Amino acid sequence: IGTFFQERPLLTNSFTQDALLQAYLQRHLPEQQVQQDLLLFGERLVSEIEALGRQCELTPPVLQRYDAWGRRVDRILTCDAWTRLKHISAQEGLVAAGYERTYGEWSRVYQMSKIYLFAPSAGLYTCPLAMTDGAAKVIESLGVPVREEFKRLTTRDEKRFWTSGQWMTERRGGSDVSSGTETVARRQQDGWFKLYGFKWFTSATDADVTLTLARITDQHGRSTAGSSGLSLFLAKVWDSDGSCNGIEVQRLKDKLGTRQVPTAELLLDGMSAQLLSEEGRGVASIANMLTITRIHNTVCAVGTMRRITHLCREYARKRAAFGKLLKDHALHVQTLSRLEVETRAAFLFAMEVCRLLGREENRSASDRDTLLLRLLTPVAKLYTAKQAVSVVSEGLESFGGQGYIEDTGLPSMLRDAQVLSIWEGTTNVLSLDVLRSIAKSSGSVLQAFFTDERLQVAEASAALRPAVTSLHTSLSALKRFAQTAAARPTGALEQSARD
Ligand code: MFK
Ligand code: FAD
Repeated sequence: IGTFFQERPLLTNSFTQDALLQAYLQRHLPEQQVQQDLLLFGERLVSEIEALGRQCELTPPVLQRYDAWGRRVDRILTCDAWTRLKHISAQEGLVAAGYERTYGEWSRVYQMSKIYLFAPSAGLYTCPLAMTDGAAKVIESLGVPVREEFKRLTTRDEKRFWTSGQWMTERRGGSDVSSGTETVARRQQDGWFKLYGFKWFTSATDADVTLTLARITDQHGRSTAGSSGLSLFLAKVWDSDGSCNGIEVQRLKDKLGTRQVPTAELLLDGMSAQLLSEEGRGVASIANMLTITRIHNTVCAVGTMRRITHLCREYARKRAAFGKLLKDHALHVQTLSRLEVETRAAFLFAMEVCRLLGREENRSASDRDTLLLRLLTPVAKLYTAKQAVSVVSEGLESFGGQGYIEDTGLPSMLRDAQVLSIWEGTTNVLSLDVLRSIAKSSGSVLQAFFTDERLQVAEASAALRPAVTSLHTSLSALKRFAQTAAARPTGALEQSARD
C-alpha cells in the first residue's frame, strides 16, 4: 500500500494559537486571572473536550419509548459524553460567568470568549447553554420570584446545574410564532397552569426546565389570537421520579446536522407550568431570551469559522502538491487569507455585540450603546450564520477530498453550520427584526450607528444622512397616520393624501 501517509492537521491549545483573541483581551481585559483561565481552558479543550464532542457526534441520542414491561416511558437517552459536557459547562462557568459579573462590563466578553473557544469542540453542547443563558436572562430581567431555578441555571456546581429549553415553534409557525401558536394554558386552582398543545421543534429536550409560550383560556375555553394572546411559562420537563411532566415525546427528529442534540416533537398533555410574564406579554418577554441566544449563535458561528481556518492553515503547512507545500502556492494562500479576513471581521463584530451586552447589564451603557445592541444583534446573527456556512464550505475544499470524509470530523462542521441561519430566526425574519428595531426607535438605532465615530463611517454617514432623515420623515408620517387612523379613519386617509 505504499509508504506515504499524509500527516493530519494538529489541534493545539485554541487560546494560545488565537492571536486575535489574545490581542483583543490584552487590550480590553488584561487581567492575569482571565489569561490564566483561558490558557487552562484551551488545554482542556484539546486534552478532554474535543474527544467528548466527537463522541456525541458518533453516539447520537435515542428515544426509549417503552420500558421492558411495555410501560410508556419516553426517555431521551444521551451518551456519557453529553452528560460530561454538561458538568464541564458548569465547572467552567460557561453560563455562570455572565451572571457573576466578576469583570464588570467586560463579563460578557469573558464568558463569550470561553463559548467561542468551546463551540467547535463541544458537540453542540453550546445549544443547551445558549438557551439556559437566555432563560436566566428572562428570569433576571422579569424579576420574577423563581430564585431556585435562577440559581441552578447559573451555578458552577455541576451537581446542581440545570439547563433550559426554549419551546416556541409549532407546526403552523416557527417564524410567525404569534399567529402559529395553538398551545393553550388552563388555569388551575393553585394559580399554576396546565398546558395542552404540540411543540414541533424542541432542542436539547433532555433539559431540566423550559420556557414556552401558550394562550391562557377563559372559563369558556376561549383565548385571544395573535401576539397579545400569548403568555410566557416556565415548566419542569421531568417530574421528580424521572417521568415526563405531562409530556409525550412523539419522536426525535432525523436531522441534516446537529445530530448530537436531541430535537423532539412534543405533545403537551397537561404539562404543569408557572406563568412568568404578564398575561399577553409572552412574545415581548421571551425577546430577552432571543437576544441572548442570537448572540450565542453569533459567537458559535465565529468559533466555527476560527476552527476551520486554523485547521486549513495547519494543513497547508503539511500537505504538498506540485512539488511544494500548499502554503507556498500563492493561489491557495489567497484562499486562506480570505477565510482569515472573514473570520477576523466576524470575530470583532461578535465581540462588539458582547461588549455592548456587558455594558447594558452592568448599567454602564449609554443610550447609544443600548440602541446599537438592539440594531446589531439581529445583523450579527444573520451575517455570521451565512458567513459560517460559506467559510466552512471553502475550508473543507481546502482539504481536497479529505474534507469530504466523515472520520476526519470535517463534514459535521458543515452540517452543523447550516442550522445557524435557520434556528433562532431565519435570515429574512432577522432582516425584518432590523426593520422592527428601526421602526420602534423611530430611526434612532440607525442614527446611533451612523454617528458612531469608532465605526469610522463618517463619510458613509454623511452620504447616508439624507436617507436616514427621509426614513425618519417616513416613519414619523407612518406614526402620524397610524395615530390618526386609530382615532378617525377617514381623516387619516385625507391627511395621507395631503402628505
Ligand atoms: C449555537 C447556539 C444557538 C442556540 C440554538 C438553540 C436551539 C434553537 C432554538 C430555537 O430555534 S428557538 C425558536 C426561535 N424562534 C425564533 O427566533 C422566532 C422567529 N420569529 C421572530 O423572531 C418574530 O419576529 C417574533 C416571533 C419574535 C415576533 O413576531 P411578531 O408577532 O411580528 O411580533 P410583534 O408583534 O412585532 O412584537 C411583539 C413584541 O415583541 C413587541 O413588543 P411590544 O408589545 O412591547 O411592542 C416587539 O417589540 C417585541 N419584540 C419582537 N422581537 C423583538 C422584540 N423585542 C426586542 N427584541 C426583539 N428581537
Ligand atoms: P417558516 O416560518 O415556515 O419559514 C419558511 C421560510 O419562509 C424561511 O425561509 C423564512 O425566512 C421565510 N419567511 C417566513 N416569514 C417571512 C416573512 N415575513 N418575510 C419573508 N420571509 C419569511 N424551535 C424552537 O422553538 N425550539 C427549539 O429548540 C428549536 N430547535 C431547532 C433545532 C433545529 C435543528 C432546527 C432546524 C430548528 C429548530 N427550531 C426550534 C425551529 C426553528 O426555530 C424554526 O424552524 C425557525 O424559526 C423557522 O420556522 P419554520 O420552520 O416554521 O419556518
